[in-house]
Amino acid sequence: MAQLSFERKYRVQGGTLVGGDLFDFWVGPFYVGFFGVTTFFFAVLGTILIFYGASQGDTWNPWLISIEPPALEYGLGAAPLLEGGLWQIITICAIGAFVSWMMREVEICRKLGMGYHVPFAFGVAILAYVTLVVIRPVLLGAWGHGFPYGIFSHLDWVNNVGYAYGNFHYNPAHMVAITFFFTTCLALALHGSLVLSAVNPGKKGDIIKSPDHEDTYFRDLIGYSIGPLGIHRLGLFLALNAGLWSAICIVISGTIWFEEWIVWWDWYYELPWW
Ligand code: BCL
Ligand code: BCL
Ligand code: BPH
Repeated sequence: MAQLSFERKYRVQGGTLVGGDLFDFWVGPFYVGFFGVTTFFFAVLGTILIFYGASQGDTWNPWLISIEPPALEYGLGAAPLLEGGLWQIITICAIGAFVSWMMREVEICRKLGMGYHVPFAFGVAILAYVTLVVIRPVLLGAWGHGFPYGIFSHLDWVNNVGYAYGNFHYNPAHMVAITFFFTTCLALALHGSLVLSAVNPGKKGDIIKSPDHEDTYFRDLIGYSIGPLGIHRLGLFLALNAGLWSAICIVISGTIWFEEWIVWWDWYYELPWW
């Protein structure tokens, strides 16, 4: 792939955590690095195992292919390959691939002398995944509590686990998570539209507007502007909280809360002043 003329000066050596200069090169536009190699290894192995699992199942319909976790009877032990063992190895590959990807982001940050904000944020997504397939299953005592790796089957899992606690909407952490997801979307809609309105005014020859205009826009509209740096802090804060409260809402279901979630609200109902 073509390299932009200014790009070469950013192709700096060093900053690697593992492997020294050995993997310190690019393939086309992609930085490789030790963790690029491990990402590739885990991603290819995990994907091959999903296809092997599919070949042992009864369908090649992509919506229906599913790699099921072991039955609950296997507890936290290793299961035979075709009875959940594949799911266990694919889970290891997935975690290996995601963590490698994050570490590759770290090496790129170090190369460019940037902060670790992106890999940190991705770490929260990985945390949500690990909560679903490792932390909660371990706390509940069986790998069988993880979600199956299939496009439709994982939706069934969400549905069934949801109804196991009555109306899952009453889970207070789920409420907080959903509110953060919605607010993230609101913030990005405003931020994206505001920046476009300033720097892409549409008429040829128009001069682009500055952050001053952007700030003034929101002062005129709602009396306050959070500012060009602040909006990115706010966006990151909202998005990370969406992921974090998601992880919380599912890890407490079945570990510290066993009933229907609506029952949790009894304390509120029983407040003396109603
Ligand atoms: Mg899910 C839907 C993947 C965990 C609840 N989910 C989706 C689909 C996609 C997917 C098939 C669109 C997601 C999307 O655009 O995200 N889910 C997916 C993955 C994980 C996962 C990879 C994971 O943790 C590793 N999902 C979960 C957990 C639930 C859950 C268990 C809570 C988060 N998911 C739901 C619900 C829905 C989905 C509810 C849907 O309605 C939707 C759907 O249509 O399902 C049929 C945003 C990310 C991007 C836009 C980036 C691009 C991501 C691409 C599209 C992912 C492709 C995955 C691929 C098919 C998996 C195989 C990988 C290969 C073997 C390499
Ligand atoms: Mg709910 C969870 C919203 C109704 C049961 N629910 C969630 C949360 C989110 C949400 C807050 C999922 C996001 C998340 O975890 O992301 N639910 C939501 C909304 C409604 C709703 C908005 C609604 O009605 C309007 N939920 C219901 C109903 C219940 C219900 C009432 C079912 C009947 N809900 C549940 C259950 C769960 C949720 C059960 C959960 O387990 C889930 C949750 O909190 O999970 C933690 C986190 C993101 C991830 C896990 C993805 C991680 C991605 C990884 C790291 C990378 C993947 C890479 C990929 C493989 C690469 C592909 C290849 C490339 C594209 C090349
Ligand atoms: O590079 C990235 O983005 C461009 C990173 C990424 C991120 C980042 C990145 O830096 C950040 C900050 C986030 N995601 C943040 C978040 C939010 C919360 C903080 C949260 C809402 C979220 N990401 C969610 C999701 C979801 C959802 C909601 O489902 C998906 C699908 C993703 N994020 C996906 C991704 C990727 C596009 C990318 C990323 N988020 C990470 C790419 C990566 O890790 O590549 C290495 C791995 C592979 C190429 C393939 C591995 C294959 C496995 C070995 C086998 C498959 C196993 C899998 C469990 C099967 C699942 C089947 C499904 C049908 C259920």
